Amino acid sequence: MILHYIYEPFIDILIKPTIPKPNLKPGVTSKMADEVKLYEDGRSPYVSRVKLALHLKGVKYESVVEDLSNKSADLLKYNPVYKKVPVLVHNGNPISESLVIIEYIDNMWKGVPILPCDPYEKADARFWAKFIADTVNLIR
Ligand SMILES: N[C@@H](CCC(=O)N[C@@H](CS)C(=O)NCC(=O)O)C(=O)O
Repeated sequence: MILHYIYEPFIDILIKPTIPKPNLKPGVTSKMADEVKLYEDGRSPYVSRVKLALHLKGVKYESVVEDLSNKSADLLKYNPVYKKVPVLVHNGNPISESLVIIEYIDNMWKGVPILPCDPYEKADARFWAKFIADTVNLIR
């Protein structure tokens, strides 16, 4: 909570203005023509799980392969905080961090549910997803 008060003004002044504003319109749903782009590097495990989620939901997407030694201006614009892949851009709105992206995909598109509905089971699934993410990071 204290950290929140320390960092919030910093985030407001330095980071938020560089993040593209959400392209949200009331009533716009996933049934409208979706433009889905996935910024990836072709081999990242973080990207792979986002791709898996997109495939599970049957979402068609355009792949934008990044050279991580020479990141594109778009990647830096869409993920100014971490400057990493994956980034999902849905109808112009960028979403970063694989677990956040997967939750967004689960909420946005119907079909096979990825996270359980029950709040406890959902928290448990999130715990293990984070554990695996942290462990994968250590192994690499
Ligand atoms: N916590 C991030 C990790 C993403 C990540 O580490 N991506 C790597 C590729 S595996 C990356 O973009 N690295 C570029 C860099 O560190 O500059 C997630 O879950 O999406």
